[in-house]
Amino acid sequence: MEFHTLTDQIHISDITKKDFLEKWIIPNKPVLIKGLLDETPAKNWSLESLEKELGHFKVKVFDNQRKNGTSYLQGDHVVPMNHMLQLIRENKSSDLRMFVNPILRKNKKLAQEIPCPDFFKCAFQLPNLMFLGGKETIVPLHFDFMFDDGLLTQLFGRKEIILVAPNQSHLLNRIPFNSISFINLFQADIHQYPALKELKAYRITLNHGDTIFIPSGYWHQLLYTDASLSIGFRKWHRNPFVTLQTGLLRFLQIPFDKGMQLVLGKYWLQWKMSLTKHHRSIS
Ligand SMILES: O=C(O)CCC(=O)C(=O)O
Repeated sequence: MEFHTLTDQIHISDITKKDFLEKWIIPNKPVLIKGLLDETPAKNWSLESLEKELGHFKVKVFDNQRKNGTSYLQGDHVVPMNHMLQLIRENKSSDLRMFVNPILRKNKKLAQEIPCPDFFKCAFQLPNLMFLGGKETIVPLHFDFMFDDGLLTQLFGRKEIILVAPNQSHLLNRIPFNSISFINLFQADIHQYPALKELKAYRITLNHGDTIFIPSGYWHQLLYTDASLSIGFRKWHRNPFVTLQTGLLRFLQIPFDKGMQLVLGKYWLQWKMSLTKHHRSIS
């Protein structure tokens, strides 16, 4: 397994929509963007202001238990947002993490303070998403299941992200009917997963204010160096047929997978795991 540093880095003031499309979206290449936060009022956000504005909302959060691999978008517990913000205040480890949470929809004022950057806007804009977790949180290896493009901007704390291009999907033991893998690339076990010897990945540190562009279909896994909070922006795939086709496929796959899990229980997961080694497609 080889880790590379990401040499593509750019400052927000040097980006135009056309350039971004031509240099990064169409070639499907990741890039580290500096300065995005400085152009928004969110650069002045404090934990106190977030506690005041969002602390009373209840949020769905995930724990670290390995699940049956049928979904990764439904939370396992409901806690007050204050509880999660407290993790950052104390830079504390926790079993809980908030994932793809559109909580800013509940507070329009805050949402407007961190707008989707112009170069990333699209028709049918998706809401901003919040990601929050304790120190040492590990986000499972996955790719965004609608093949959308993503930006992730770091607001509090630091995290590490590993990015793997979609053409190496066959090395990653994807769980069938889902877009996740149970491999932990931060502590890769080459004996268990010998194919990883061939893997080439980027490993990038996201500091306060950094934004990473996660192109469509790119696998990513994150390790929270500190308890941290980021905002994600999403852009539909530039080819609407990809979105339509994937949407239809997921619409059929997800209930089927959940139904089989209900009927067959652990045997369904065992069967899917036995297939992972041979699961080469990335549809
Ligand atoms: O930062 C995180 O916790 C996860 C980010 C992620 O998976 C994404 O932006 O797609």
